[in-house]
Amino acid sequence: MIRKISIIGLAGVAIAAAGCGSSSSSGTSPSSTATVGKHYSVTFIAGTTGDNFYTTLNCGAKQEAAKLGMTYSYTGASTWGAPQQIPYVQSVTAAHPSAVLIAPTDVTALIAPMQSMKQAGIKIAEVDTDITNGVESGVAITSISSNNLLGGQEAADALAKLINDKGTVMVINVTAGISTTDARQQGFTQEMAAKYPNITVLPTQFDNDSATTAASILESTYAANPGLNGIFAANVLTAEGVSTGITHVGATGTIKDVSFDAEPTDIAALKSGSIDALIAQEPATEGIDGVEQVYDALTGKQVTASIATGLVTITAANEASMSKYFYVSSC
Ligand code: T6T
Repeated sequence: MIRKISIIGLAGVAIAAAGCGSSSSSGTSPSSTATVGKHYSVTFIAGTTGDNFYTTLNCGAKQEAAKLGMTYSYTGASTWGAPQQIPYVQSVTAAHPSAVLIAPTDVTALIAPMQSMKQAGIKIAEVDTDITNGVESGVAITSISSNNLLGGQEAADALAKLINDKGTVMVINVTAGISTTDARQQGFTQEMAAKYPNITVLPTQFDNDSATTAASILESTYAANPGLNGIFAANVLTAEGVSTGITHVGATGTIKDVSFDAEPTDIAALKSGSIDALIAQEPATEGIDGVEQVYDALTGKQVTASIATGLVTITAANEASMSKYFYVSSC
């Protein structure tokens, strides 16, 4: 793990947390049962609970909260988007846990709801995604994420190698305004432009985090560009759809596929050959670090303002030795 340390300085004297203990359930607002004394509570608000990247992050956070004696709950919308996520932010603010881990679904739309949460006295750790200037503005105490620009560059290098540095490729992404997937797309297109003059990059298309839409984008693009050689799928559900689409059009092995993340269906597709390489993150570590940082803030210890977790490239050649990077579908 690469730690970029910029110390915010000691948090104030930790005050007794009036937080909430609540059932850990995805897709429902947590109940609010007050806890008193030095017992702290933390809630993780996922980008979407229908995604095993966040399932794995949840498992790490839950494990660390238990280790630190914190009450833990997990919640979030079952589909991606600020309109879906904001009601969960508001109900968690009302439940008033001592701290929150959150993966904001939009760099702008979540600013005001997170400001309200901060003003309620809740310590906030951004995990995976962030809002614009979340830490710099003081809304969040820390931001913990992969180096997504580097991840996009690594995806470009892996895809270029698969197509012998020549041909036509494209990015299928989620939607603009997501800090992580925007950075991946930027890293990919910058790397292609800088290092691979014989590779044409088609305009990026967006699936709004729908595997079905990703599959139909792949199929329509291939019909319009029969010489398509490669795809970069920028997240879990996009990868799932691209893999399905490649299989549907009978282009397994013809269209090379590099995808972000390493959830169980991605690993199965890697083994079957419909995905050629995965850029895997460390979501469990993000969850562990996030809980650790809010606990440090609550107990008056120094906080690390920015933490970059690791990335690895998984292929059929090294897959057997990379199982520790596979995401999980339950804890
Ligand atoms: O790729 C991850 C996450 O890093 C990104 O911010 C949103 O999509 C995922 O959750 C995977 O679907």
